[in-house]
Amino acid sequence: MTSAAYDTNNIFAKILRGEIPSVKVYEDEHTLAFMDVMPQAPGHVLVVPKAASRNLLDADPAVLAKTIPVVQAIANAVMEAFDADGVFVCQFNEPAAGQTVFHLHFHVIPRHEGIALKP
Ligand code: DGP
Repeated sequence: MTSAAYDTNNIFAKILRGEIPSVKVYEDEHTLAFMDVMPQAPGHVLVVPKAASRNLLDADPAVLAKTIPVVQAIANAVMEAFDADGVFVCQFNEPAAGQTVFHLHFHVIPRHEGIALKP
């Protein structure tokens, strides 16, 4: 089954266009990282490639090659900033897998021993 088309009015596209606010933590030509409004733990960051893709399934590998180093840098940054014991990096593709915003993004969530993620 093929995934649906990219919707230019998804919430992250609006954030990328500056139409709605976000708490930005990093930006370059290809990528924006900002705080998640519904954090599963303090320091939950979303890393979003600026190029339009619905999720990983339709993403250009060249875009992924530019995004992953930013994910790595943000993961190291939240480890240090939140004095974390580990960092959870994940992303979801299509509603059946838990995706709710249909612009590719990576969750970067600092983790501490013995503290569960918020549901
Ligand atoms: P998911 O599509 O399930 O991988 O998660 C989408 C995430 O986006 C979820 O953790 C909540 C977050 N989110 C939804 N709307 C907004 C928003 O308007 N601003 C920000 N910063 N995050 C949002």
